[in-house]
Order: sequence, then structure tokens, then C-alpha cells
Amino acid sequence: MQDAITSVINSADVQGQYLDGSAMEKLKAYFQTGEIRVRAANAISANAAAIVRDAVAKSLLYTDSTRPGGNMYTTRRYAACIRDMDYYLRYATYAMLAGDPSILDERVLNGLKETYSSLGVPAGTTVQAIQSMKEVTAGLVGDAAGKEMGVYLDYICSGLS
Ligand SMILES: CCC1=C(C)/C(=C/C2=NC(=C\c3[nH]c(/C=C4\NC(=O)[C@H](C)[C@H]4CC)c(C)c3CCC(=O)O)/C(CCC(=O)O)=C2C)NC1=O
Repeated sequence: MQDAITSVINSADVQGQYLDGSAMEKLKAYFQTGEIRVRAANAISANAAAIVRDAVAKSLLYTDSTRPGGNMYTTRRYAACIRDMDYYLRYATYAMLAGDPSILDERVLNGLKETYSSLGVPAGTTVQAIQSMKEVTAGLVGDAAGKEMGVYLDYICSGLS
């Protein structure tokens, strides 16, 4: 896993150079938003279950997904879906704190598309649910942090598409 700091240092090190102007700007932006990130992570962790519940209510409840024949039908599959949403929220929060998406590649997206397709879990519907979660999260943490969370939730969506 990388973060915003190791990411700029690693690329400077590869060239055997000190950080250049643009690397310094990246670090500055990261430090300046540090408090926003920590505050958002706190709010999200205190409200994670409610965020997932609201996102599922907005995007999946009473749709074909939850009816007989849908991929969320039966409590076991419904619970697996909720659990997946919880994973997406938690890992996006880690990535937002780190200011870097590498943890998503390593822990979440690696093999996920293949798993979903072999189990018949609809990736497109999952992307819609993650988009709802993006809105619900932004409503809770405000615009600046919501936008930052959006970067990583969108990253998961691109990995599923
Ligand atoms: C931390 C990283 C991580 C991720 C991301 C993860 C995802 C993941 N979701 C799974 C299943 C599943 N995922 C879903 C999800 C959904 N179905 C829908 O219709 C909705 C659109 C959607 C919820 C948004 C469902 C229903 C299953 C069970 C499918 C089945 O067994 O038939 C499975 C198969 C194994 C299992 O059932 O536990 C994995 C590995 N596991 C991990 O360890």
C-alpha cells in the first residue's frame, strides 16, 4: 500500500532526485487537507451502517435485485451485498486517508470482477449502488471531503466496469 507521501518520494527516488516543485505541491495539498480527511473518516466510521443502509434503500430495495430471481434475493445473498457495500465504504475511507488508491487495487479490486461474473453478481447494479453511497456520504461529510471520497468510490466503480 502507498500513500500520497510514499508515492511522491518513490518517484523522486527512482530518479535519484529531491522532490521537485510539482511533488512539493502535491505534498502541500495533502497536508493542507489532512484535517478534513481525518474528520471525514471519523464521521464515516461513526455512521457506516447508516450510510450503507441509506445507499441500499436508495438504489436496491424493492428493485429486481431484491425480488425472487434477483441476485440479492434470499437473506444470505442480501447480507453478502450489504457486506460488500461495507467493504467498499471502509476501503474507500482508508484510501481517502492515505490520499492514494493503491490499497483498493491490492485489497478490493484484485480478482473482484472475475468473482462477480462467476457468481452472477451484476457489476452495473453494484456501480449504481456505490454511486448512491457516494451521494449519501457527501451529504454526511460535506462537499470537500465528499468530493475526495468520491474519487475513491469512483475508482472502485471503474475497477468493476
Ligand atoms: C475486502 C474485499 C472483498 C470484496 C470486495 C469481496 C466481495 C465478494 N462478494 C461476494 C459475493 C456476493 N456479492 C454480492 C453483492 C451484490 N449482489 C447484488 O445484486 C448487489 C448489486 C450487490 C451488492 C451491492 C452478492 C449477492 C454475493 C453472493 C453471491 C452468491 O453467493 O450467490 C464474494 C464471493 C464470496 C462470498 O460470498 O463471500 C466476494 C469475494 N470479498 C472480499 O473479501
